[in-house]
Amino acid sequence: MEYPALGEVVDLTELPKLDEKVLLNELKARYAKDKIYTYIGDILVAVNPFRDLGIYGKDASDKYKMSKRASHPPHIYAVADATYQAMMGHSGNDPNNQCILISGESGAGKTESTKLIIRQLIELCKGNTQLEQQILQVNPLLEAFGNAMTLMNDNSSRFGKYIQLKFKHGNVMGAKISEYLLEKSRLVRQSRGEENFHIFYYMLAGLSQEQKQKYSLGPADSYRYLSNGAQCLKKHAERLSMAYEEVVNHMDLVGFNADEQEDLFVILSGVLNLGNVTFEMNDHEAAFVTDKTKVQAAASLLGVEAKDLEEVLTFTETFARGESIRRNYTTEQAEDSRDATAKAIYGRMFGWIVNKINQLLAPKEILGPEAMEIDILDIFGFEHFERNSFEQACINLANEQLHFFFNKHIFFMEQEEYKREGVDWTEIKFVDNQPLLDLFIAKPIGLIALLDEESQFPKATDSTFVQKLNKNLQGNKYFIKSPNAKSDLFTIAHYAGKVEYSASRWLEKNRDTIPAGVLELLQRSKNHLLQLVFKAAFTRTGTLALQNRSSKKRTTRLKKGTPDPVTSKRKLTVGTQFKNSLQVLMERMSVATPHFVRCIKPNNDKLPKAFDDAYVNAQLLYTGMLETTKIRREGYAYRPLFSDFIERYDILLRQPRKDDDKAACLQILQTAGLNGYHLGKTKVFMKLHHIESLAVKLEEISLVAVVIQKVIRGFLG
Ligand code: AD9
Ligand code: MG
Repeated sequence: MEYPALGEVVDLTELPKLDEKVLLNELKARYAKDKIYTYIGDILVAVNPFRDLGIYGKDASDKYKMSKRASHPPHIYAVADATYQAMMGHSGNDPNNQCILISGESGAGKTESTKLIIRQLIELCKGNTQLEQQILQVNPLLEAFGNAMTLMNDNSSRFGKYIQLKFKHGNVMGAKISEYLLEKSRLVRQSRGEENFHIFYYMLAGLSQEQKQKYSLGPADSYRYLSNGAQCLKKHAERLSMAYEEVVNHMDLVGFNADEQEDLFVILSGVLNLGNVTFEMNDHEAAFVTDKTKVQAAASLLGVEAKDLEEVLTFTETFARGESIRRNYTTEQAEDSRDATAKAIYGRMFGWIVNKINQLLAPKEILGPEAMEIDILDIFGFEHFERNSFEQACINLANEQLHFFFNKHIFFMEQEEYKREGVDWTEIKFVDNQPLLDLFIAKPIGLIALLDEESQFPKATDSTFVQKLNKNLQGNKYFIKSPNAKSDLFTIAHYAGKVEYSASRWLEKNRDTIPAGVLELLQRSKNHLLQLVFKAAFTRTGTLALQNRSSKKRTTRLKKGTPDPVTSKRKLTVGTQFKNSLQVLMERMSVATPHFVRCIKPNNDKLPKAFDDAYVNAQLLYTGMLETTKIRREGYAYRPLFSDFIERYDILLRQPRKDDDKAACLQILQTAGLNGYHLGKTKVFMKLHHIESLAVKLEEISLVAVVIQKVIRGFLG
C-alpha cells in the first residue's frame, strides 16, 4: 500500500507510523500548504492561519452541505454539517441534542471557529428568516463589549460563552446565550501592552462631535481607564470608527431600540468619566474628591446627584443603636470604591445586553419534545502572562474542566465501554488532570474553598491568604509555593503548563461587593437603563430576574451602609459561583453528543506563515494529541446498540433476518461486505468508514426503490 506524501494525510489516524515527531511534521507540512484543518477520526484539528485564506465563501459552504466527510478535505464546515446531520438522526444514531466543544489556548482560533460553525449551521437550515439574521448579528455585538486586545490575542474573549441553538424539524427556532465570568477588572486596569474592552475605542472613534459633547467625552488619552489603548485610537481611527458603525448597525438588527442604545452610550461615557475622579486625603485622613467638576460630569451622565455620588465614594455610614457612625475612606479605599462602582455598572450592562439578546432570540412558540439543540462552547483559552491574577486562575480552571471533559469522553468512557463489552483492547494511557481539578474545587482543602474561607474574614489580607494556601496545599505536587516566604506569589502546574499567580486583590475580587450605598444610589438613577439593571438581579447565566416589588420599600427603609439582609445572605463568592456554573455546564454537555474542535496556535507572535515547532509541540503534548490519535485509530467511534443498528440497516438484508440480535447484526454487516468492526455484548463497534459505507448502501437501495416506483407508475399510468 502506498502512503500519502508528507502533508497530504487528511486524517492523522491514517499515518503509518505514530509518534510525536510524525504528528508535528505532518501538521507543519500541511500548514505550509495552507491546509490548516486535519482530522483525527471524528475530531477536527485547526491550526490558526492568522490570515484570510479565502476558504469560507459560498462555494465552500455549498460543498460541505450534506456531504460525506471523506469526499472533501477537512474543514470547519464539515463539523457543522456532521453536527447538524447527527442532530437530525441522519448519521447512524437517533436524533439527539449535540454540543460542539472548541478548545485551545488564548488566540488559537476558538471564537473564529465558533462564528464559522454558526454561520454554516444557519446555511444548513436556511429559511431566510429574520431570526437567522439576528443570530448572525449577535456575536459581533458581544465581542464589542466583551472582547479586548491582550498580549496573547488582539481580539481576546474576556468572557466565556455557551450558545444554544434550538431547532424544530431542522429549522432554527431560537437561541440562548449564557455568559461566564466577564473579566470586569479590565475596565479599571490593564496590563502593559493590553487594552480595555473594544467598545470604548469604537465609541470614541465613531461618535460625532455633537454626540461627544452631549456625552461630555474628550479625547481618549484624557481617560485614566483608557490610558493603555489611547495610542491605537490615533493609528486605527478609521477602522475603529467603522467598527462603531457596525456595532450600532448590529444593535439595530438584533432589536435594541434607540432609547436603549442612547442610554447605553450615556452610561459608558459615565463610566469613563467616573474613572477620572481622583482623591486626596485631608488632615483627618479622610479622602475627598480632588476636582469636583469630574464628579459632576460623571454624576450627570449616570443620572444621580453629584453630592450623593461623592458621598458613596468617600465614606460609609452605619447605624448602630440609633446612632450613625461615619467611617471615612482613605484615598486608597475611595479609589477602590470608585473602581468597584465602575465595574459593577459595566458588569451589569453586559449582563443586560446578554439578557436582551436572549429575549429577542427566544423561541416564539413553546417547543415540544421534538425540539433539538446544538450547543457551542467558546470559552476564554488557557492564559499564562508574566503576571497572572484571580481572572487567569478562573480562566485556567475552566480550561482544566474542559480538558477533563475531553479526556473523560475520549479516553475514559470509551475504554470502560470496551472492557464492559468484551472488546479485545490494549489500554491507551492518558494524563488525567483530575488532581488539578481537585486542587481547585475540592472541599474543604481546595483553592476556591480556602479562598472563600479567607474572604469571610474582614481582617484577612492577600498575604494571609497566600500563607493559608502554602500551609494547606503543601505536599500537593501541582502546587508550588514561592521560595520567598514573604512573597504573594505561588505557582500551579496546570495540564497546559506552569503558571505563576500573584495573590494580590484575590479576596476583593472574590467577594466582589458593591460598595455601601452604591446599589441604592444607582437604583434611583434618572437613566432608565441604569436604574433597571440595578433594580434587577442578574443570574450568572445572563438571565434577568426582576426583584419583587417589596424590595423597593425595603431599600427605602434601609439606611445607607446597612447590608441588605436579602442579598447579603444569598450572595455567593465569584469563585464559588464560577465553579458551580462550570459544573452545571458540564452536566448539560454530558447528556448531548459531543463534537470536538482542537485549535492550535502556530506561534506566540500572532504571525501568519510562522510555525514554531517547539511552541506547537508543547500544545500537542499537553492536549494529548498522540494518545487521541492512537485511540481514534484503534477505537470504534460508532457504537449503536444491536437493536438500533438492526432498525436502521435491516433493509440492506436480502434474506430473512436471524432472530438473535447479535447474529442479525453480523448478517447485515456481512451482507454489506464490511470487515474490521467488532460485535460486543450489546453493541456494534464501528469506525467512520463503516458508517459511510453503510450510508452508501442505504442510498443505493432508496435509489432502486425510486426507480421501481417510477416503473410501476409507468405500468399503471
Ligand atoms: V481567546 O481564548 O478568546 O483569547 P481564541 O478565541 O481562541 O482566543 P480567536 O478565535 O479570537 O482566538 O483568534 C485569534 C485571531 O486569530 C483572530 O482574531 C484572527 O485574526 C486569527 N484567526 C483565527 N482563526 C482564523 C481563521 N480560521 N482564519 C483566519 C484566523 N484567521
Ligand atoms: Mg475567543
